[in-house]
Amino acid sequence: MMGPIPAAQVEALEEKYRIHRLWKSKDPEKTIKEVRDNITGVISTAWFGVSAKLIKALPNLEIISHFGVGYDNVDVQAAKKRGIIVTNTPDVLTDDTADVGMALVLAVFRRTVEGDIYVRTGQWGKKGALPLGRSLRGRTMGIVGLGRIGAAIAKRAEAFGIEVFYYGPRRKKGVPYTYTASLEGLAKASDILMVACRYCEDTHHLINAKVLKALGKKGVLINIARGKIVDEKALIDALENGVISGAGLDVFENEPDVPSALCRLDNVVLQPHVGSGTIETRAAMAQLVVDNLRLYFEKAQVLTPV
Ligand code: 8YV
Repeated sequence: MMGPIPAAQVEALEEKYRIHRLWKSKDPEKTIKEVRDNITGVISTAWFGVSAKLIKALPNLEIISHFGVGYDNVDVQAAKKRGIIVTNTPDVLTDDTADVGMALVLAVFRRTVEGDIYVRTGQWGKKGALPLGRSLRGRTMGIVGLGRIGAAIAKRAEAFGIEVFYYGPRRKKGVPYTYTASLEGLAKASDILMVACRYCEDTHHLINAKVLKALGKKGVLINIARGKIVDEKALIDALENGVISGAGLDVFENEPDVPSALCRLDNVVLQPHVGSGTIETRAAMAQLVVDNLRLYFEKAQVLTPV
């Protein structure tokens, strides 16, 4: 295990398998050298990935069971070259992650975090009513990446009376939302630009200064996907200079380090990467991690290969 995942599901695995908890080791390199020949499976997480170097160091590795839907920190190419199977945990976290996307939209438009601080710090009594928020009804949302999570956000947005557009590598069949072939075009058409795509070479800094300019001074950027999809420097610049109106961010380029410039801005709402962070979903993710490992070692099959 590279990093921690909910304990109950892992305990069940321990009845049959010996688990080495690498993040707890004082000297991980030494631990790897000691156990390298015995390791046939690895569990990785969003903050504890699997590099090509680690894959090389484990000669008997057969499967990497990743805790999370995004597996950008697992070197899948290096794994595949060795015939090592990689699995992830899609579907079980879709609804919760979409909920956080909408929570950020609401927080930015209706100033809910600001309002909470306003009440707690006694400003309500001193200054009177909180400055007015903005209505969601009749807004437009542009979703970057209409995959499982993007589609779940679209459904929620529709219920709020928001018109949905989307951008991606191709138009999707049977989807009731308007496809926009250019990202800048999508940003221009959107009050809310929702980042819900996967992170890979192609999506690195996809949201750059140009896209933010197209989003415009009334526009709001929401990111529940991966920090590196957004050029964070360009975003800070756009927020500081009124190029866009605000942002809601659950993910950052260098987690858990968040630039102090972002923390100083009052037109942003920040969350510590909690999209899938509920008791129920994290348990379901851990169960899927364990089920993939079990099925692989017992029947040479897996449930959710990448
Ligand atoms: C993390 C995530 O896996 O699924 C993803 O891609 O980013 C999250 O669900 C979670 O924070 C646990 O590491």
